[in-house]
Amino acid sequence: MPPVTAAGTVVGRESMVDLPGGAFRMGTDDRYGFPSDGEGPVRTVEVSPFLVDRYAVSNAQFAAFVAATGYVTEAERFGWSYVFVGFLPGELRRISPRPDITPWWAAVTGADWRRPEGPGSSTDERGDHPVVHVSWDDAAAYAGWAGKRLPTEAEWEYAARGGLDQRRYPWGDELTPGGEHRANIWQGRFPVKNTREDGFAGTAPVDAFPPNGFGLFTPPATCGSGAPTGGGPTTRPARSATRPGRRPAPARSCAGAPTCATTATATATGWPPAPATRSAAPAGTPVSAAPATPTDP
Ligand SMILES: [Ca+2]
Repeated sequence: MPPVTAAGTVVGRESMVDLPGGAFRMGTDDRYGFPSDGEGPVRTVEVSPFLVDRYAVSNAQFAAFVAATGYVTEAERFGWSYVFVGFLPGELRRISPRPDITPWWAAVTGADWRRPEGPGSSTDERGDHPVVHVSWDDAAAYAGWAGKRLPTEAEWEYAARGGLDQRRYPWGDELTPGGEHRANIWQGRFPVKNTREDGFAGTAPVDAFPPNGFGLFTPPATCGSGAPTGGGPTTRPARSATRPGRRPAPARSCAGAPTCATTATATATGWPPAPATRSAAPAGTPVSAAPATPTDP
């Protein structure tokens, strides 16, 4: 069995966690939840056993996929993607248009998974960071190449909760238990001041924080502030799952646009409905999708 490293290119079942499935309470009635987005009310949902990737899909893994297939992402085809303005050099920040309702996102020509902050940037030192600027379709293509599929929304939330019932975060109800940061999100006054108290202003390595109760790393957000790429401030990790029997239609939280926010995806699935998380991942962030791979025998 090849070594399972966060930054590695292992994409098979070796890197997956076998989850037992069962009934769980999905969604939230928390005041920070958005019932209009399907986050509430809380309902009991049952999922079948499945496998899911232990880590979010890394740049190194996505690069292996592209090298093997020649795949061109939607952001590359469209020629642009959204980047958090705080990551842009002055000139790009000045010339890139921003939506009125989310002015912290700039539409940057030439931003894509290889160049998370647009022309001049690269992922050279970020092979073990989650891939960003990846649309739902891109993530589905990756998953298919790896012999997997994207998880359904229910599977995603079940996996992300890590076996806990109706807790605010994958580790409990306290954001920083014992003063310890458990995920890469935004600290400071969004979107103007990122104090990076958790150690990361932008994305973080996929194994930077402890796993949840299921052994899954960084389910909530990995891109956090940064490079909007498929995960937006948070990248929804690409994970694969194996399911004996029928294959449910995967949740499509991001409609193919290179700008689906990972955060948005995470929120939609009932992820950490914390204010901090919301700030960290404004809607409209490019997403790094976490594909779940269905494994049908
Ligand atoms: Ca951070």
